[in-house]
Amino acid sequence: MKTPICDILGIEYPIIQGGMAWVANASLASAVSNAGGLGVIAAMNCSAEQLRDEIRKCRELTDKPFGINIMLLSPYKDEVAQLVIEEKIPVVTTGAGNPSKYMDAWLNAGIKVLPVVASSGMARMVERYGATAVIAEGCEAGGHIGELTTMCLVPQVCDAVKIPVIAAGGIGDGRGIAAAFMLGAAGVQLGTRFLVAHECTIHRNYKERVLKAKDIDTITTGKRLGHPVRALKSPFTHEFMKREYDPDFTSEELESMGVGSLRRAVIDGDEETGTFMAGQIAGLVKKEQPVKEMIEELFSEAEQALKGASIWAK
Ligand code: TUI
Repeated sequence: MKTPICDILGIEYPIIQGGMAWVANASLASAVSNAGGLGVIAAMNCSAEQLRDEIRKCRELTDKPFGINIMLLSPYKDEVAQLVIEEKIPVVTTGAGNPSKYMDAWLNAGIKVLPVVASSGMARMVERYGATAVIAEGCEAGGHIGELTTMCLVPQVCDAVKIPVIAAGGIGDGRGIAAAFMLGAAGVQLGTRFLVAHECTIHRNYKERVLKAKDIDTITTGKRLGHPVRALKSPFTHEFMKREYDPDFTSEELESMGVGSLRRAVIDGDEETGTFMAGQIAGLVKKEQPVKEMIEELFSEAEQALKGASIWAK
């Protein structure tokens, strides 16, 4: 199941692993790259120095290409933007903002740039700046999200740009991958499904929460702060929601309440004060498995689904 994005990125399967903050480390990224996808290390929680260590670890674990995700709300974004050039990273994905100020430097260094976009306007803009492809992420996704659903965003972005479009948000199995292809995507990005991969090193409690999740178990908090975040419902999101609608709480107080909560979920497995970010597709993630088996299963399911789709089309 090759698409143009496989040749562009030097991968076997057209799948990119989401650059999940605190989660996407050398262990997960190298496993995805070794399995023929594009593994991605999240720079979100790292200074340049910490990220350099993670890149070294990943290079010891794989000789395949892997990428770095730069989250544009990160305090370290300028230093990591420089580091990816120094380290000759082949692919950068960006999230949660507009990467245009860095794009010239990255492209001149030969880096392929795949910004996450949440609208066709943004997709057109990054195409003008030279983006290699765009990742169109719908609001079914976990973590920081935009307004549009994957079903509406992907075809509109496909019509808006000439560069390849990668679909993200709400994709967790082969049927989702097949559907993304139907919408015009040349590949997919998955996050939530990888949370339960053997090589994903998050706390046991986080994996259990994903495995037990039902379709209605996520909630979006932080709309009042201008950066909505989707996570599994928990005592923390309940308390956050109450304060979000309470005018006695300032936005600054709300903002500081969120600080460190993702780390507490990923590292400490703290069920009371952690934010367990996950997408709406968590409800169908029911088994843990090694990344290689997961990717092979995803694409064998996708092939089956596409065969079925052609039968329906008759
Ligand atoms: O970035 C993500 N997902 C994330 S980042 C993250 S870390 C975090 N921690 C605590 C609070 C908030 C975040 C967790 N999950 N996904 C990529 C993504 N980017 N989704 C949506 C967008 C996006 C939205 C608007 C990209 C561009 C955009 O443009 C608006 C603008 O800035 O002009």
